[in-house]
Parts: sequence; C-alpha cells; structure tokens
Amino acid sequence: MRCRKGNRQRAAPHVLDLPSTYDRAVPAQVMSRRMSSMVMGVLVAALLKSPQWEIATRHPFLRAVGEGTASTFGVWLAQDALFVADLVAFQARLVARAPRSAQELLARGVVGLVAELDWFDVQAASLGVSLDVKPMRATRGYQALLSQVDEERYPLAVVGLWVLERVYLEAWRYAETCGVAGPYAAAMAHWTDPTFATYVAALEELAGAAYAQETDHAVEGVVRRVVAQEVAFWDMAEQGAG
Ligand code: HMH
Repeated sequence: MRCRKGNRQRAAPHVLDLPSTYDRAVPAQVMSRRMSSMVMGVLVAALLKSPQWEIATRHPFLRAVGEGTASTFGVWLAQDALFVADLVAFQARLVARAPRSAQELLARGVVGLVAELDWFDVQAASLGVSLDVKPMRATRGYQALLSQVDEERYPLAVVGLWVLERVYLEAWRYAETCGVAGPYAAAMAHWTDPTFATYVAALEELAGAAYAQETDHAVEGVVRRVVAQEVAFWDMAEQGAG
C-alpha cells in the first residue's frame, strides 16, 4: 500500500528554521488569543516544512507499522511505555508550576497518561511483549531532554509538551495512511483518536499563549530538541536496539 504523499527519503538533519514574520515586540498582556494562534500558525507552518519534522512524522518505522511488517514493534511498545512513565513525571511537575488557567487541561493530560500506561499493559499482553525492559539509548536521551525542559521556564516547557504530542499525532496519522488493517491497528487507532487530536489542539492554545512570552530563539531551541529526540526514538524502534 502506498502511504500518503511526502518525501520519505532520509534528508540530512537540519536545524528548524522558523521565520520571524510577526511582531514579537507586542507585550504578552495585550497579545490576544487570536494573535497567539496566529503566532502558532507561523510556528506550525514552519515546523511542517522542516526536514526534521518530515523524518519524525514519516519515518520508515511508521510505514512498517501501517503495512503490518514492523518486526520490532514490541521494542517500540516497551520503550514508549517507559517514555510515557517519564512524561507523567514531567507533566505532573508542569501542572504544579503552570498558571491557574492551564492547570486543568494539563492535569487531565496527566490522568490520560496514567490511563495510557494501562493501555500499554493491555497491548503488551495481547502481543506477548514484556514491558519489563531497560531504557535504551534514545529513551534515556528523551528522559534527559524532559529533565532539561523541566528546568526551563513554564512557557518553554508547555511548548515542548505541545510539540511532542503534536508530532506523535502526525506520525500515527501518517502510519494509518500506509494501512490500517494489520496487527498494529490498535496502536494506530489509539494515537489518531479524535480525543487525542482535541487534546493536542487544546495544548496548542496553551502553547500559543506561552509562546508569546518567549523569544523565537528559545522556542526554536526547545522545538528542535524535541523533534530530534522523536527522530532518535523512531530510529531506535526501527533498529530494535540502541
Ligand atoms: C516518543 N513521543 C513519544 N512517545 C509518546 N507516547 C509521545 C510522544 C506522546 O505521548
């Protein structure tokens, strides 16, 4: 089966190059919701064009998942369960330092992640995969990045959270275009679920408001590091080692 359009060749990694076509001199307080979503629109448009984003969302592993030939799927599953456990810790701390208006969404996200850990147990049992594994290199690398982002100011941390969820949504949407009937259909259905998409859109609102308080440089740094870790994670999943 043919997957959705897009260059699936492995391009050389590039730094995300986000254009600065908007006026960052506007104070955060007067930045309306509408304005922050415009700002996000610029960020998203730039992201979608970046070669790293292309690799992170159209990785050969995702294609193999869609086509039902991903022999290392169990490796991905167990490593991603470890990642989600790390994300629970990161996001719980983010709730604690978020502005009041963002706390409910982020807290609901934590509850969702905890439920996700149950989902991993169910998938592992049905595929006969053990989740009792050590974190591989890319999983440890991502854990280190989450710890770094944990030290960043809240606005940068919430942008990081939004990117890591958005990239995942796009990645699984791509996998689905390569086939939906194979043995990994449950994973694709799970990560492309409209509830997840709605959550990512809500995070985008938070990230947009937060983005308005930061410099382009700082935001780009977080986005670039997250996307790079996503690529490393798929590489690990594809190789089944790392
Ligand atoms: C590697 N990135 C990775 N795993 C995930 N489960 C998500 C993002 C989304 O939660």
